[in-house]
Amino acid sequence: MTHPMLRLTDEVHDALADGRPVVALESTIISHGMPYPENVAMANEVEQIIRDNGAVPATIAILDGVPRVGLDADGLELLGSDDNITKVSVRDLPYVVAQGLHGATTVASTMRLAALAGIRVFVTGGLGGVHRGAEQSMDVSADLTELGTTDVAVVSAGVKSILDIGLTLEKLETLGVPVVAYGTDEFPSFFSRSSGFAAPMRLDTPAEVAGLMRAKWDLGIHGGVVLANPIPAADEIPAAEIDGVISQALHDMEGEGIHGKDATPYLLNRIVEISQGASLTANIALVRNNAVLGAAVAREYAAAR
Ligand code: PSU
Ligand code: MN
Repeated sequence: MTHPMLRLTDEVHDALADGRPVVALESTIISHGMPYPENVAMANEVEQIIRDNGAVPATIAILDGVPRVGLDADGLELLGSDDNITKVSVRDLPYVVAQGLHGATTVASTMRLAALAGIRVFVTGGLGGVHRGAEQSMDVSADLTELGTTDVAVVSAGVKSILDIGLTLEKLETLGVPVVAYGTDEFPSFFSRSSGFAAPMRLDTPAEVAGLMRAKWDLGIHGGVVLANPIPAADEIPAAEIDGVISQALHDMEGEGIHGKDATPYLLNRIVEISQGASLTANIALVRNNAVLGAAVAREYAAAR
């Protein structure tokens, strides 16, 4: 039975009813994470990659107050081009639904809606986490608390160094979230394959990842799984290069007095500007790569049930 407040596309509804693999996708990455029109092209392309790899894509967003699971091309265009799309984390969900607004969902709220729909695998670019200076600002993304409670595996390219990577890993440990690096011993840092932090766990095949998901939830341990998939070597921006860009962006943000929910979108946009588009190219490449892995994990998870 579909939750009465959700609207699924027929494609997603039928796949879930048949137990076929479905992969959730978030929409903040479209509305607030990349510039137009590259964002819309990325969103359409990633859906196609998931179909080509044997799963059904379900991009999640809120349109006119209705949580949507699966969107058509017009919906993706609206999310990418309209200026009145609210960035919706979990705390914003009731407001945007009750007020009948358009909203782009973050990792946290996408996880929550995916779980309500019965989807267990979710592909994105980067996770939110503990912001640098959080010991003063207390800015810790709700993505982390959601990972502590909601049963969805999230495929990302790790955590970028706009955040405090070490503290983010500590917080995930506290919350009981398995953090798995895919095919590597080091936790990746989004633009770079390295971060200087060892990954808490390593797995090398989609079947092993699906096995970990099943073991976690069969044991009754609620919450997510972080699957950190390093950016392909050919698309990587060396840490030394991107670190300077990130430092500049953080400096500019402080100068402009930006904080709270605007911090991450500001930094992502500023990094694209300072890197003259190089960060955007890398960002799109790593999302493609995550889509291939997420589809494979969803296939393995569905096959074993
Ligand atoms: N990191 C990215 N791209 C993104 C985001 C993070 O590289 O688009 C978005 C995701 O939607 C993530 C959100 O859930 O930012 C985190 O925002 P905050 O730090 O305000 O919780
Ligand atoms: Mn925040």
